[in-house]
Amino acid sequence: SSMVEDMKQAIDKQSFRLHFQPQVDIASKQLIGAEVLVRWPRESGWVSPGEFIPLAEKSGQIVALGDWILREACFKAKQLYDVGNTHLVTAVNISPKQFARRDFLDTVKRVLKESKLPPENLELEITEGVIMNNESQTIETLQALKSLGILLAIDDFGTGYSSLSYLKKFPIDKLKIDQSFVRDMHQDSDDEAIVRTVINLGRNLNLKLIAEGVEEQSQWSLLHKLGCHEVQGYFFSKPLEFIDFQQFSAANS
Ligand code: G
Ligand code: G
Ligand code: MN
Ligand code: NA
Repeated sequence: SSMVEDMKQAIDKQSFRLHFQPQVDIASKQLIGAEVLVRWPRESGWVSPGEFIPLAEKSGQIVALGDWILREACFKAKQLYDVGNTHLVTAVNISPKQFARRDFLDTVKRVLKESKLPPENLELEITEGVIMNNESQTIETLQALKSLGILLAIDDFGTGYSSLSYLKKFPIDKLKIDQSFVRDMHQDSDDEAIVRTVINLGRNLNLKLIAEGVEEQSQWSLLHKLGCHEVQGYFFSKPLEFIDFQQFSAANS
């Protein structure tokens, strides 16, 4: 059967899994939270979201799948909160189609209410493409989300639109520096210049900065030197199953 049909069954049966990739404050080395990354276990092995998320976007299934992910993530985040990790922030990727739905704001409100997760413990990751889609509706939705107390991050920053004017118009909390710039920054002066510039831009606009895809000590040290606040990547931890992230957070708080 086709992957689209299989995906429908997997959504109905709730057979997707969420992994949690730790995020850490560079200066204090404190765990600050995690990004939720969806996984699809099939008989043939794990299917990467890089494969099925674009397909789910195209088929429209991303709405049901995205809602399930958000819900599951908030309930898991509340479990962490309840055992004393009151400072940990759980970051959830939001797809363009999911964000564009008229009922997206209501969905977020409902999920927060049902899970009883404090909004300050939830971060939504959106891409530049989401933001540039429909400016007037976008700004309203973002402001409404912001006034709930949720944190907003721009994912894959630097890979999308070149317009920066949205940064001052929209209530953004954080920029996630894309891993494509971080990968070789310690040996490629162009990449280092881009990362340095994004960090300075973000700091001047009072935004938090997190670098993705940090795999080596040399990247970590350079990011620290350049004034980046937080990192995420294999150097600190790969994405973990929830039970392992629970243990990780117990050991790191
Ligand atoms: O985890 P991995 O590196 O394989 O993720 C590949 C891509 O899938 C990344 O672009 C990531 O943002 C995206 N992705 C992972 N989990 C989710 C999710 O829960 N929702 C959405 N919309 N995208 C996700
Ligand atoms: O698009 P987004 O930034 O949400 O995607 C995050 C993706 O990056 C996930 O698929 C995750 O598995 C992957 N990832 C996380 N840490 C690292 C890392 O240190 N190196 C590499 N190459 N990929 C990473
Ligand atoms: Mn992301
Ligand atoms: Na990213």
